[in-house]
Amino acid sequence: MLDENKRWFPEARYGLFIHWGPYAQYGRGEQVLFREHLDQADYEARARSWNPEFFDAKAWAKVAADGGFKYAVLTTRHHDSYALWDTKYSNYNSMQCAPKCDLVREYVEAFREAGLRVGLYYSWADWTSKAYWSNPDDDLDAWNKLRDMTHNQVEELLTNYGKIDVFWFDGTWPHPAARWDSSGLVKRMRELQPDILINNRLDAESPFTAAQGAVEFAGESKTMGDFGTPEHHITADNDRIWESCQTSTWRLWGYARGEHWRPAGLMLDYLCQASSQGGNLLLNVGPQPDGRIPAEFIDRSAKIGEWLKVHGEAIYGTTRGDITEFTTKGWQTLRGNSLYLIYRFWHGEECERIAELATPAKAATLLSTGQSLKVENRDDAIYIKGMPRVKPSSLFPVIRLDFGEPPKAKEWAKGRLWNLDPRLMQPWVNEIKSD
Ligand code: FHN
Repeated sequence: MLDENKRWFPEARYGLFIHWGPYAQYGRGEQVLFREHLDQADYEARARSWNPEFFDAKAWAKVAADGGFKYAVLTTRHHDSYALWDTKYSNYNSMQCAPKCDLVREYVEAFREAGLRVGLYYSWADWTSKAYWSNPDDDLDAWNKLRDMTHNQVEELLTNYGKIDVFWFDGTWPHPAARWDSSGLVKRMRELQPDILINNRLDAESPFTAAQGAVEFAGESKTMGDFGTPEHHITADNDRIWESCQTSTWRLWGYARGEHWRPAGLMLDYLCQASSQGGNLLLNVGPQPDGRIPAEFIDRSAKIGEWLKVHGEAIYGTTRGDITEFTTKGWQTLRGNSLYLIYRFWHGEECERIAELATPAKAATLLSTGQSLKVENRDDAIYIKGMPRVKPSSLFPVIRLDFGEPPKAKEWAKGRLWNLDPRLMQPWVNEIKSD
C-alpha cells in the first residue's frame, strides 16, 4: 500500500524530464562524450567554459506549468559527471565553472514557486573515472572513493535544497547494487527525506559478477525503489506504481540540433496510454546550450496544456481504465463511478455504441464542449446519442460516462483479443449463417 504522503505521485500522472548539461553544446544528445569517443580533456575544457547566458529557471517553470506538468525531474549530474550545483565533492560544477551559478537551486526554487513538485536526476555512472570502468576488485580504494563520492553528493542534494519530492537515479551499469551500496544509500535518503519517492535504477547486471537476473534494461531493479521506470515504452507494472519516460524528439534526451520533434498528438497519446494503464508519463525536453527551452517543445507542450485545462479530469487523479475493449477508438481512464472515453480517433457518427459494459450509465458529458449527451441503456449495449459529427477538440475529444457505481465489463468483455477464454464468445456467433 502506497504511503499517503506519496499518493500525489500516481495522482499527478504527468512530469517533465529535463536533460541539460554541457553536452548540449555539441547538439548531438546527452551521450556524445561516449557515443563519439570524444577526447576527455577537450570535452572537460569545453564543459568548464560552458555558460548558458539565457538560462531563466522561472521561464522554464512557466513552460512546465502552462504545459500541465505537475512535477519535474532535472539532470543534476549526467554520465559526464558535470554537476549543476555547488558541490564540495568536485570542482567540475556550475558554481566553480563558467556559469558561477547553482543551477539546481535556481530550478528547485522556481519550480516550487510555480506550484510544481521537484525531482532530481543523478547518474551513478561517471565516464571520467577510471574506477567506474574497472572491476572494483582491481583497486578497491579507488572504487570506494568513487562510491563514496556518489553517496556524499546525493546527501548534499537532499540536505541543501529543501524538500525534494522525487529522486531519479540512472546509470548503475556495469556495477550491481552491492557495489554501489545503493540500499544503504536509500536507507540514508529516507532518513533525510522520509516522503521522497526513489526510482528503481539501483542495481545492474554486471560483467564483473555472476548474473542475478533481478534487473531489467537500464538497471531497472524489479524489487528496489518506489516506482518502475520503463524507458521508451509504456508497459504497466502490476506490482507497484510506475512512470514511463519518453523523449519529445525521436530519440535523444539531451539537446540535438536538427532532431525530429514528435507531434503534440503523439505526446498526448503517451500520456493517455500511460494513464489508461495506471501509470505516469515523464516527458523529456533537452534545453539548448544557451539555456532556452526549444520553441518546438514550448509550442507542443502548450497545446497539451490547453487540452488538459479542459480534459484534465480524465488524467489527473484517475486510476487504470481499460475496463473494456476500446482499441478502435482510444483510451479509457477511471475515477470512482466515472469512466472517461478518450478518443484518439473521432469517427464522427451521431451515435456511440458501447456493448461491453454491464453497468447501466446514468449520464454522458462531452468534456470538450461541456454538453450533455443522451444515454440509452439497452440489453445489447449503452447508446450515447447526440455526438457531434465534427471533431470537438483539436487533439483528443473526451466523453465522461457517469454510473451509480464503479463500471464493470460484461463477463465476455473482461478479456482482450488473443488473451481471453474463447468459449465466452460462442453466444456471440450468428448461428443462422445465410450460406
Ligand atoms: O544513458 C541514459 C540516457 O542518457 C538517458 O539519461 C536515459 C533517460 O532515462 N537513461 C539512460 C539510458 O537508459
